Amino acid sequence: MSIQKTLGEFIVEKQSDFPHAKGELSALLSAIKLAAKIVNREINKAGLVDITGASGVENIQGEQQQKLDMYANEIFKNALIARGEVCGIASEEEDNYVFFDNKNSRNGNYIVLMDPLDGSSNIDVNVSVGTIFSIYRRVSPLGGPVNMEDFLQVGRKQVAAGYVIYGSSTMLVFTTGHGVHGFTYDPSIGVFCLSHESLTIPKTGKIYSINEGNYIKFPLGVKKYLKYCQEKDESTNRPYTSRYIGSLVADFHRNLLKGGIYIYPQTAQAPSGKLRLLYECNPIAFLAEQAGALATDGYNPILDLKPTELHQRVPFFTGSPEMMATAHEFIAKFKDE
Ligand code: AHM
Ligand code: MG
Repeated sequence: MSIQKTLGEFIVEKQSDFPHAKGELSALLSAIKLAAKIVNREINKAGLVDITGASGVENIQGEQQQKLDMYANEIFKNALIARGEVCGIASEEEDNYVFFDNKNSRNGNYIVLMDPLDGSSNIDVNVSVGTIFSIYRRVSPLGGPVNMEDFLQVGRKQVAAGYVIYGSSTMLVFTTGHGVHGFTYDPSIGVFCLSHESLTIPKTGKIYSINEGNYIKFPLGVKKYLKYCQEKDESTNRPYTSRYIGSLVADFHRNLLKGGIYIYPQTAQAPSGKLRLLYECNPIAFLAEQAGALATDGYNPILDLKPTELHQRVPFFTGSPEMMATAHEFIAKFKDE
């Protein structure tokens, strides 16, 4: 029986791929790995124990009962504080960024932005959810507090990014700018094993993923592109097939493996769309580009957008390059109508 390489071994082996390699980024990824295992354990118990309820409720010991996304936030935060490489975080679950004001962390070189449990409304119905993370070098002086500039860096400056998908199996997929690698969790030994080395997205595919319930609100270019996806044309393998889970990580992961396009566009009511630039779109865009996919707001690469706010939203289009090119043509053609 062959023994697969573990995530820990892979990180040690690829140490030189990490910018400013001093083992810090490896330690940081180990913290994420540990937190992912704990969150995975809790998610697997959803339905058995009361971890899906709303926060604000006290349990019998008089403790606050936490929703699983709050719980995941605490687990990731605590795992990152414990190591000292990270001086601060921003999270979907925190209104403001958090400075890790202790002796060790103050000298940490990295900041992390995360969505600790994306798609958490899917937990109650046993559907895949994910954790998304984005890692930057700090720009504020070492030893002092972090500031907003640390967190509003352009996506191109990410040094690593990834996601954990808690699905039919649990996987951790990440990039440090040297390809995209996927590790599947083996719960029997408690280890992530290399299962998908150097992932690349097919140049084209048959899947389009969008919440079509919002069709009436979509920009005309998106509506026309959807009709194009549904038309019959043998030369381009159409009609395509529609797949939408409602968990960005799971929808992206499937399209990455099979080829496809994911769209969460702007609407008249929500001119910036729904998804968050800093901890949802930027990390997914970094992975996408590393895997040969494209990720844009319909016009410009996500990774080139200059963030202005921590919880900023952005229209999001990502997927196989040939499908993205066609979607862009439709958007440009029907821009002003
Ligand atoms: P969340 O961060 O509140 O979980 O919202 C993000 C999620 C994404 O995972 C998913 O792609 C999208 O929201 C689904 O939104 P909708 O239900 O509007 O289709
Ligand atoms: Mg989210």
